[in-house]
Amino acid sequence: VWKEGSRSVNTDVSSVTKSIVNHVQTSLARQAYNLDNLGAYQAAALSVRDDLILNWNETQMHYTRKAPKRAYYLSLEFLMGRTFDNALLNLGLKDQYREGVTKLGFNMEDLLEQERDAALGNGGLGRLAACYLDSSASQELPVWGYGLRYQYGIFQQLISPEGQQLEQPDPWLAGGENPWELPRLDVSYEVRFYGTAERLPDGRALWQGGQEVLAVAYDVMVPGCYTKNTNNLRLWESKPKRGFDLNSFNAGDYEHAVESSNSAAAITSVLYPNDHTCAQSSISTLGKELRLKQQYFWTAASLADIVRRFKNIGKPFSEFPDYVAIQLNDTHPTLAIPELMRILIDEEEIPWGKAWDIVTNTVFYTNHTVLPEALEKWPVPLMEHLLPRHMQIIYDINLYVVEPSVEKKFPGDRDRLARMSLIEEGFPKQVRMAHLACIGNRKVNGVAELHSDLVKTTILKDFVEFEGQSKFSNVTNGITPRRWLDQCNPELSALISKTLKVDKSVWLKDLDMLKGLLPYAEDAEFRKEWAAIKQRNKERLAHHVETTLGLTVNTNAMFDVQIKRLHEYKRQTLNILGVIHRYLTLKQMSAAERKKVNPRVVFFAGKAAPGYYIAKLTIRLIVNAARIINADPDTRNLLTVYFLPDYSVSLAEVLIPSSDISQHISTAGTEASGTSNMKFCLNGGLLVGTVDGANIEIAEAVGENNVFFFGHLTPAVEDLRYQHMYHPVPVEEKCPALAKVLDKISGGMFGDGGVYEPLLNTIRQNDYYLITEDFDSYIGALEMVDQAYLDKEEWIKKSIRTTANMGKFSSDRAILEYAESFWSIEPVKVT
Ligand code: DL6
Repeated sequence: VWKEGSRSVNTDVSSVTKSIVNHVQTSLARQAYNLDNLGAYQAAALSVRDDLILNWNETQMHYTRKAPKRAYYLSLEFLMGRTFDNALLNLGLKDQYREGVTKLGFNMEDLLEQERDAALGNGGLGRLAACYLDSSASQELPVWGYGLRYQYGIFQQLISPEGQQLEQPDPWLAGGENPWELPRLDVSYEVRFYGTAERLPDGRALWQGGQEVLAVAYDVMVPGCYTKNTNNLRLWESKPKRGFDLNSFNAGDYEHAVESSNSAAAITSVLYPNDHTCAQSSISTLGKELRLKQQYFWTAASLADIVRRFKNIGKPFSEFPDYVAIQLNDTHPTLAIPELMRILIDEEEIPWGKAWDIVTNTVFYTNHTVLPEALEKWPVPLMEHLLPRHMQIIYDINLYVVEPSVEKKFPGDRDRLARMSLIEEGFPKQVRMAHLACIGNRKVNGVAELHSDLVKTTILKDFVEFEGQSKFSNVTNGITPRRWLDQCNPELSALISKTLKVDKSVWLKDLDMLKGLLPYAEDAEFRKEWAAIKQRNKERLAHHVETTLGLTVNTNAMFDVQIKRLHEYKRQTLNILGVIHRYLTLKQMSAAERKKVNPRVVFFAGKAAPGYYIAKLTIRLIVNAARIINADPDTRNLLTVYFLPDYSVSLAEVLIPSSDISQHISTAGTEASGTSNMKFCLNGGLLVGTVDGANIEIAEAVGENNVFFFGHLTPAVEDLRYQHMYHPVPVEEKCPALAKVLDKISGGMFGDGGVYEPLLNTIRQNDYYLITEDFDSYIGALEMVDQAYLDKEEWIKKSIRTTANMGKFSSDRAILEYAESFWSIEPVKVT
């Protein structure tokens, strides 16, 4: 399929080596004979980039010529990880480059390790955006991403000897030129902030004064898998419009002279690390203003670019929705709605009603959480100050759309109107971004079936009653099998191709073909190969832990993994309390009893938001519990615990293929979807989880007998919380096993118990995340895991069946749903 229509510059080993040497001498101005791994990586990356650029150029030309309808994915986060390996695999050039670099005296694995992760995201939301870009290109869909080129990605996490998380900046661009991006200094737009907006009699407004900065484009090439189609991720960097103020400089006022330059550069300097917390509740007033500036800067530049491209086609604006679909990844880009209104009304002189029709037929909104603290709201005074024209437009939408239509449908229902208003009353008043996103678009979706139902029955219930069910739907998330199987687990990928007798270029793009593995679960020889690959992946992880942390891992144990952002709702606390319970149980066993126990290694990794005290305390408890448990000669052969610092996409790529089980144990109704659950299952790891998010659909796909469910269900959660709040029962009565664990911690088993009291009190007091309620059934589920693991052959069958049934969770399926049901775009193959 691929070889047919493709063309690459460096298709054979000798042209690969020539091109690498050429880059060493010309681009790097170095000598091939004294090159280090970093230099060799840079030269090899530049060589691959040559290929990408040609494909990218052709793709963009082809799209311009054909002028198809395009979709634009606006995401404040793109958690891309590394590019080198992914590009080689997608281009089908991995073997040639491996051989080429070996010929030059290097080892491919060493070169791959040289690349820094592009960590421009916090977690699931940003990684989803990256998977969707990969799938769009692979499915030959004309989709561009728009984001920000942060100077600093998500912080680097260090763990102090006391177990405290420490944060350090991540200057990911400091190593020099980034081979995967193309600076487009010729593509830039002016973006205004502050100033005044004066309404004109013709309905337009004149927004002037204030501060103007430049948005400069950097294009990141996104190669599709086994296709020439190479899409674009355009990232904006902020630059001052004028270098610095020469008058102030001449007058000796250096600080003032560089002030505007610094304030412009600050806009894209850093990614906000507050996962699931809207900026308003967690950061300072100045920080808040900067965050809102980031959001407007990015949406304004992206819309200016989209409108310019549309105008080049030469069509009237009434046809804008026939050529453009804009997907809002959560509420962060909601300002795109008033910004597009502003462009249409003030610049293109389109009447208000027509402009509103265009906007609401162009924009789509994906919700990623129903957690109240994550719902964005911006203070009206801040909005009025920073974006005076947009505030007018938001008021107008309330006045012309929300108020009359709600009044018409629900006459006199003032409470409803107050609930649905774009403005929340209070001191100060706030703009509700989810309401704006919901009213100003064509379709709203959640990211897993349960979550989409919750969106409709909780946070957007009034809007469903108002606008009807058909506007609200579900697109269950997906993951790219290229990175999350072929790249991270090459041996398993090769075994699948061999067994299905199908080239990976085919099944990687049609993941339902994995079903063909099902009969092989009964084949003892195949099971042996399957198990051997899992074992080698465990050894690869153990090697990683040994070389990075100097710790030895028992690879004969069951590997039990929980890796995700630290958050109370994700309940890493439940996991570590369960580990301690296991430890206490082991301590009480006789030597003979212990002999029957299967050894277990528990891995944790994840970052806590820097200001999230309880999440940081959980890390501290994990690290200190690990220290004591791993040192205990009675139990250390049977139970060890590791907290791997500085979780990243690259670390996930090593951890995921090695797991026997992974934990996705959020309080029911809180995890919108989860995507790492899909990654583990695709790699044959079994799932321990609550009936939440995409866990439910995974269980439907792989069979409930292949997952370990526990815990209360979503409909029970609200009542239980009410009871904890108003009729609390002491933990000792409700759950004695848990009470014992809490007492041991308080008693100082893992260092000064007092340190952990604030964390333990969250459970002893109102236990919002219901750890007390789910603890016993959680322990029960882990016992079922132990039981099931005793029968190794049956376990491997479960593992094979799990992988075989994961086809639905390819991000190709998800992106095609967006393309067909929402955006109405079609593949445009670059031939
Ligand atoms: O949809 C991607 C990802 C889901 O898999 C997670 O379940 C969900 O928690 C996450 N949501 C966010 C929301 N953050 N904000 N704002 O990251 O989205």
